Amino acid sequence: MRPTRFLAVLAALPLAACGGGSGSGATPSAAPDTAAAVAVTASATAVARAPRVTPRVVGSVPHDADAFTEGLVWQRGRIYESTGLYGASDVRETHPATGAVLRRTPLAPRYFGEGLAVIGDRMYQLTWKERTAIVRDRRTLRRVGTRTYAGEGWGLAPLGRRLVMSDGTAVLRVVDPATFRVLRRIRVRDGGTPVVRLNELEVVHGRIWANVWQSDDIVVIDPASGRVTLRLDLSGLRGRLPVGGRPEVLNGIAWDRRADRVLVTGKWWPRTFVLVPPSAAR
Ligand SMILES: [Ca+2]
Repeated sequence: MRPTRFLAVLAALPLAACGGGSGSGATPSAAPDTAAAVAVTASATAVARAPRVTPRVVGSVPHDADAFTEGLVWQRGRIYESTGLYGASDVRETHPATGAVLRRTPLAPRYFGEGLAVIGDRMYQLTWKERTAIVRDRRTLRRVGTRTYAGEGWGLAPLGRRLVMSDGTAVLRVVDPATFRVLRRIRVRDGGTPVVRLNELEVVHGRIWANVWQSDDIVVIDPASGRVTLRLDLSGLRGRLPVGGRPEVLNGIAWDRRADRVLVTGKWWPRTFVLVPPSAAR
């Protein structure tokens, strides 16, 4: 979604504690309850920010430079991908070594494809503003049903037998795949500060990995507490892309559980990179 040019903005923007404020947290403002304000500050500073590490890149494979990647999944030796933009969205199965598109099902022009997750033989594909999750047969990519949800759909991943979804805020929803009913919410914080713009998701070794829209960061989240335990700095990947093209933001995370490798790509990126999950991410 959001076909803007890449902007190197801060990964985590502090939110005004009382809501509605767009200025920075340093802006002096009336504090009707000074004690409460001090308490908030103390709790925020009591939690250390997550360390930032650069994961080791061990390879790369071709990726369709025309794919506006919104969701990426590794399953049974295949890569499944959801792409966005109205009139160009699809879901596809690609070869993990060559990047060749093996199978593809376009979405109706009114849908903007978003996050993608597979549980068993069922595939779930979010749409951006259409409040519709498309349920598919994983083997054929054929649509077998739809579910509805409130708000926007961004990223999606299995969390045990549930699904965890993002909507661009700092709050992830855990939903029942059968109904998309919200079972609980995960409020994501790094050092006490909400982490907004959470986008594509993947669960790796029980932790939720989320790339932060318009940044080159992936945050690693404890699903029980919402605390960011590690930040992965992927800013070095852009320099490894071939010259030319029109690469947009980092987006797309898939875990090959058997090999314990994580695939990362971006919208209109011509390569998908293979990373080793840092031991600190477990
Ligand atoms: Ca994913």
